[in-house]
Amino acid sequence: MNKHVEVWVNETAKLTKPDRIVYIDGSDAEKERLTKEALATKEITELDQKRYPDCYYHRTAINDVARVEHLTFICTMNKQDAGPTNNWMSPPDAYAKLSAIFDGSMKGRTMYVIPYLMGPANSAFSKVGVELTDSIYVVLNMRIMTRMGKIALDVLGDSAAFVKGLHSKADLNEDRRFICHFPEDNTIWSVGSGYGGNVLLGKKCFSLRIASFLGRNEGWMAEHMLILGLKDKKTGEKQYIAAAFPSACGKTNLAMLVPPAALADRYEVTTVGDDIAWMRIDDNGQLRAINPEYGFFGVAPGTNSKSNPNAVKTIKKETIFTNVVHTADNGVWWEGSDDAAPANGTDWKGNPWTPASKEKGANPNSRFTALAKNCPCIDPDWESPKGVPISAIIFGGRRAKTAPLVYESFNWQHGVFVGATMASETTAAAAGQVGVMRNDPMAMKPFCGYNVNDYFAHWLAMGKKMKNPPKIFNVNWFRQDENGAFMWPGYGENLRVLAWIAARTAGKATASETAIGNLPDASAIDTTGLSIPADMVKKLLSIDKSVWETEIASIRKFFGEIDDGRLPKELKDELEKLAARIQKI
Ligand code: SAT
Ligand code: MN
Repeated sequence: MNKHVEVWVNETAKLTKPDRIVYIDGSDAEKERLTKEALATKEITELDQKRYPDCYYHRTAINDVARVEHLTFICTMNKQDAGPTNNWMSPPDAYAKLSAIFDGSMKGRTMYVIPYLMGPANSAFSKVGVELTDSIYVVLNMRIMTRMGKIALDVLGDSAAFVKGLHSKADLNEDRRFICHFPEDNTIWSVGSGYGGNVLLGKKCFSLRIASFLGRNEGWMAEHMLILGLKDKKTGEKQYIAAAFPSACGKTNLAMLVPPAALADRYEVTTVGDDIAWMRIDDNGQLRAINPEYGFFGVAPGTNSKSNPNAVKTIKKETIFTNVVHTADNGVWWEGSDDAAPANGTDWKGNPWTPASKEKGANPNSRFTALAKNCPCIDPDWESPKGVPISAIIFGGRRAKTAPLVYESFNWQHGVFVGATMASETTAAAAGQVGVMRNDPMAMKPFCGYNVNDYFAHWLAMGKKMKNPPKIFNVNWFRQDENGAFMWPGYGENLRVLAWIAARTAGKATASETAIGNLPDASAIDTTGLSIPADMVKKLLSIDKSVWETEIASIRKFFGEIDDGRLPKELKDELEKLAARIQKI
């Protein structure tokens, strides 16, 4: 074992006092052993192995079903370095406060030592983490979400360069639940939760919060983005696109998109990642990206053969289902599944459930954990150590009225402004009210591990280092008409918008310059085989002056709230330019 890991493990064991320490190697034999153990303690349930080979079911505590942003902290020595969008605690205070909770929290339990690698082996992008946890469910999930065990230790060698993640379920009491990040110490302490986003420390805690901090210092970017490949089979040209959307806004669906029948002969979409992108500029000034993860932690409700046929196939085996309905015939079900609702089942709270029940059977944030390599449309280069070249970046959110279906920013700086001023309705992925509009810059509001103003400055600086920066677009699949009905069909039909973006990026499509950016003419969106009213695309691409005046006022308010003296002047300039252009409509 790596000496630095060993010293830290022993130190931690003195605090948390586990009965046993188990070092995880990632082998198949180990998986079998751990699975048996977790079945014996009922932490997981084996599903009908004929219909669901190597699939398991898990239920979290009822008070513990989503990320807890109000209990998530960035602990930097200087408060301003955490910035206006993060909760802050001083490192000494946070270590003291959480030590009291960790003290003896693993008594009677096993502490698992999980070395894991974020990113493919042999890649300059990749980084090692070690998670200490008292949850066997975490180990089994980390085995799917990361490259776990020996492979990570081999990369680490005798180096001390790894992210130290400590997790204990403790007593799952919300009053003693904290997710603390110490970017200056490469350390994460998470206590009192057993839910994915709070406890699979390789995911949001490391790959976004700690990694964004590392990326700023080391000259790269960690982003809340899917990565997809889009191939035009007619010309043979292939582009890679990275896209940022807030949690539970359809990133997994877009990443695995199946083109509509009318365009299936022409286009093919492949998946590199569905949630996180690490991006670096190569020697030729080209932005390249990897997916640091090894699996998908996707939202189950609404996943079906229409919304995401590739996900349906991905989760057919080797999958862990969390907080969905456990059916009486030992399968799983959720609202919006392909299958008819089971006559009888157990809901996510563990109560008997039937279709007549008033409450939903599956938690709206119930999840599947599945291997990326089981995805039928996984990109052949998804594990390429040098990453894939990114030619376009998309920002998108849930906006009922403001944003058109798609527009292109004028240039990188304007694109950074478009990302910085993203807003979206909140979803069930985080605890709290759903459907409330909030600013969510680059979909990183809950995940940026440092001052968001410095983050914007980093984006601006990165653009200057690229020879041909990717074109930046904004999309909105969620626009509503006067009656609150969605105007765009979404899902596979989103290919029509991706196709315009790709054509535009390749210099093959025209656009009209408007006050907010370059917009396609309605005729430029290929609607072959799509039955929507003739003027709908035109409506989807319209810009309403008064709505945008309100938007500008709200951006002004947001900038006022976050500007601690570090908000880049370039973004304030972009706001004034936008306001002047809107004025002239
Ligand atoms: O809960 S996770 O953070 O893992 C997923 C998400 O909210 O995006
Ligand atoms: Mn996410």
